[in-house]
Amino acid sequence: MLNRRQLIGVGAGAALVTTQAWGKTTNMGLPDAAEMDSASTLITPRPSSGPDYTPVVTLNGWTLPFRMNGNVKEFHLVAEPVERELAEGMTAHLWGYNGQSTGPTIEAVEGDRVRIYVTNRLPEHTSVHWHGMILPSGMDGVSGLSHPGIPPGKTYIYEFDLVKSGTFMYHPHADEMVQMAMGMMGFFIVHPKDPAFMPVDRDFLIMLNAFDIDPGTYVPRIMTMTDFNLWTWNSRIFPDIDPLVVNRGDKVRVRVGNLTMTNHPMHMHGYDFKVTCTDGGWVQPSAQWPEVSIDIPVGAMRAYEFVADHLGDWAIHCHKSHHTMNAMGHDVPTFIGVDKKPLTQKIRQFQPEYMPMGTAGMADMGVMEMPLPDNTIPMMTGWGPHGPIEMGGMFSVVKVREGIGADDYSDPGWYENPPGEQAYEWTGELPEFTSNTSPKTQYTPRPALTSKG
Ligand SMILES: [Cu+2]
Repeated sequence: MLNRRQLIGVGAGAALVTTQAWGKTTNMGLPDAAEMDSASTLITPRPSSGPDYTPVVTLNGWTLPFRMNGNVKEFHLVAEPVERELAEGMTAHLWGYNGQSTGPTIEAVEGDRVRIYVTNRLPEHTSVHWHGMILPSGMDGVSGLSHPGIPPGKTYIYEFDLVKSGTFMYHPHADEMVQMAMGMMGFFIVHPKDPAFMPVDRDFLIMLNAFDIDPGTYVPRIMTMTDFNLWTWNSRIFPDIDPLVVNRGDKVRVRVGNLTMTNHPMHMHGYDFKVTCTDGGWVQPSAQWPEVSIDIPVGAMRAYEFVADHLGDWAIHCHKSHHTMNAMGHDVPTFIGVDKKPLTQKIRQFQPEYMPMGTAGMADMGVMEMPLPDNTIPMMTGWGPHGPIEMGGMFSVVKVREGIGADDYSDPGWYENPPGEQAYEWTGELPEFTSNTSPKTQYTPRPALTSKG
């Protein structure tokens, strides 16, 4: 079993290549099935051979190693029960791949031929559908339609050519409602063969998924259709989703896939960005459109790009406000405007610790430490440099700094706002640092709009 440390330095498969097999196809047996025992973000080294590309960074995830067998890139996915840490203090018993949910990201290059061994360690049959890929019908992974389901204990092979670059996903197409509710999904990234096509300095992956896990329990309720209580990125919730660390001036891509049962408007602060890719392919430069929120439809992927010119700590989150909360009840009455004082006095005669909540909103929840059942975390939580952030679920921070090294993704801490660049209390007169126009203000150039007629 590989752990995080052993995997660092494995490279894009380099260390797993058996030298005598290079250049000829031989029967090498099953490739090693790498297992991951941690929910940390694993940074994949740049490729040491073949076309150059910037490896993707799967937040709180990792990339599956491969080996070369002749001219074929071989991967080994293992479908199995896993224990996934959704956040510190909360672990879910899910189904996933190679030790984690979501599964490892598969990364390859346009023109590659891939052979993917899929071993089924689940108690029922499964299959893998390669969402968005152009491939032979029998490799499409729809159990019963493309091929028989993979029985428990068996290994099947999927083999096809990667005829186009882009962003794709994989997930079971067998008992799909159950297996996806249990966390089985992952990304499949195909880099362009031409390194000069759509290059970026940083390339982040976020898979939107969701679980319904009652506080104090471990297994998702698989019959839930829409009312999930944990809204996750790569099976991880705020405050433990890693930040997107970026060096000032970097060209950045964020790819977001949605395998939940509702849409998620992804919103990023501090920037406008261009939508550059869907699971159908790259968007022509002339057709890329500007956004600050991009709705990710169900069963779809969107990628957007921006140049990281603006220093700071910028929130990135789903704009459905219930999706930036952790486990919560939806049938709590609204108490805003209700005077609970007389009632509080009466209740405290029997229950001295009783706390009236919600009469002035719910922000109390972000500060208060209340006893919780085992294995859950507060609905809104997380502390920033200026107090509670009062978020949960689908939320993280884009941290843009000066002087971050190439391929360095370590958390630089909180941004210190320069004098005059933080909202402040008015106390009767303006401080010295204010001015009507700041020479540092940067304006986004506006494209020339032409009109006919
Ligand atoms: Cu959402």
